[in-house]
Amino acid sequence: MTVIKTTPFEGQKPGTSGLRKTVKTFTQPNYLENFVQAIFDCVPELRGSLLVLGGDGRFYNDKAIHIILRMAAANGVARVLVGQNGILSTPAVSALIRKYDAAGGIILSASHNPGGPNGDFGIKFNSANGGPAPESVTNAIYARTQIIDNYEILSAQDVDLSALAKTKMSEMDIEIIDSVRDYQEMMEMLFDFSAISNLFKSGMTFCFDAMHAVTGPYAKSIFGKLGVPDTSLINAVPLADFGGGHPDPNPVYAKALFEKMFSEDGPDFGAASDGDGDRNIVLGRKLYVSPSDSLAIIAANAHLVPGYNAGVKGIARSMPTSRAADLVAEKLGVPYFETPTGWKFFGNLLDDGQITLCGEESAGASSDHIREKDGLWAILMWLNIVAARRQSVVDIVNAHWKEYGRNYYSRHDYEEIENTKAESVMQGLRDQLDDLPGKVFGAETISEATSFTYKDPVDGSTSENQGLMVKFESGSRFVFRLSGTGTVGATLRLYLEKYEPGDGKLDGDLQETLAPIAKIAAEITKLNALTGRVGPTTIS
Ligand code: VG1
Ligand code: CO
Repeated sequence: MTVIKTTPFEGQKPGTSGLRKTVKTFTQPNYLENFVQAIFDCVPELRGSLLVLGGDGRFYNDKAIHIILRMAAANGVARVLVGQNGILSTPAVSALIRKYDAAGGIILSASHNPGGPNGDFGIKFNSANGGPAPESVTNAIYARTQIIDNYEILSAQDVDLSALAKTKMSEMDIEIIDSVRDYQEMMEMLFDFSAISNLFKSGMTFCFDAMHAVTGPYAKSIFGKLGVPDTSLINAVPLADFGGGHPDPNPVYAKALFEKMFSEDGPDFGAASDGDGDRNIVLGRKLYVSPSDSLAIIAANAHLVPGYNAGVKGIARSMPTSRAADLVAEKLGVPYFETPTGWKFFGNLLDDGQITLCGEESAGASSDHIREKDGLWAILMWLNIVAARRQSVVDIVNAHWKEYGRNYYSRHDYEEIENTKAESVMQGLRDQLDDLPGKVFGAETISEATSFTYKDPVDGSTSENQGLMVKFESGSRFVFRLSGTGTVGATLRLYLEKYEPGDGKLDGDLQETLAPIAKIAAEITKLNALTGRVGPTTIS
């Protein structure tokens, strides 16, 4: 074992979902090592325990795994489960931590960010409950990176990651495991696989886009078992650079899928997942199901799915996510919660048994089966609901809107703007919050304007500055927040929502319907002048 002297790097503060930086930043000598040592220093339970390790297969995944294994051995970890070829999706890591009582897991992923030598890399630490480390832990890790002066590493040969085998590195046991098996077993317990395969037997057409990211092998195995032909799975081979795209399932980056689904003879059911397999989108014929609606529809129909036939205890959603899920919770008579953006904020509610389902507008949904969002789970949930209701995706969405009303919803992203410009938009709005209530803009009157602070109902911890929210008397609202996952400049997110009751106009054009709210948001914040942009970079 060697103790290597090092000096701190600036900026190793985990964001919404782990530490994300360019590959160039991560591959500087000692950069990854410092952060990993900080994890071992702040989570002493890892010594003598089990660690789960894997990633989304992006460039530098394998090299990082070899480094982390040598550091784990030097830091006294007893045993490591590593996904074959270094591949494990984020939900699979969460499932493995829980199933095998690991003290934690390390996931190498920058999720939807582009990969390759000129792309991004990332590292996330998940705790013993299987969920993203809470802020108390990520703050401690960050504090440690600021004063770190050495790290421990073993000199050892690289382990063969390709063969399913058990081996040893000094005292530490290493097991290379099937990336898919345990996860798939869990899915087979939760869902009615025979009902879903009957859907395909009866001729339902399907297309799943793995975006050359981690879900390829999971999709081949799980959908294969359900009788889906390989030709219905596109971009299903994980590539280190995701084929040059962003593995972000939205209309811009999942273009091939959207084109298929909006064509004249497109499939009945479409879906995609992101870089690390924790997010999902679902589409029907010529219909993209808004992720906020998806959460609500899953909640309203969960009782039809074997794993959830006992019903839903409660529902949580991130603050910018639309209120559609709240309406379902109200009807079910169960509690609902509004948390800050980022999956770590759902952990306590799930552990405490207060909620069964949770989700985010950014295409993340999951349940208490693990402590991460879960892309394939959400798609299987939809397939099971389609099978149980014997209705198409389109019919299910329309019926839902009729019953609950429609929360028209869209997110406008202003990407890669200068940090100072993004901050000036936020500060400008923050300064006006107290004066906005009562002001009239066209048909809308502002009822409330606040900076979102979350008080965790389980441990009482508070998280401030989680986004600026402006609500109107009509029930519409907009939210501004700065992204915590980007690596270049700042990304300003504008979230728009307008509610239309079930007997109102449910088939309006989404962007047209939201345009008046977007206009007010831009006017109040002087958005275009301050950012120097005429409009958003990405609309989802
Ligand atoms: C984004 C999403 C957020 C999600 C996060 C991580 O964060 O908005 O809802 O939890 O990505 O998802 P931000 O801070 O950029 O808005 V993933 O799939 O990248 O692990
Ligand atoms: Co992800």
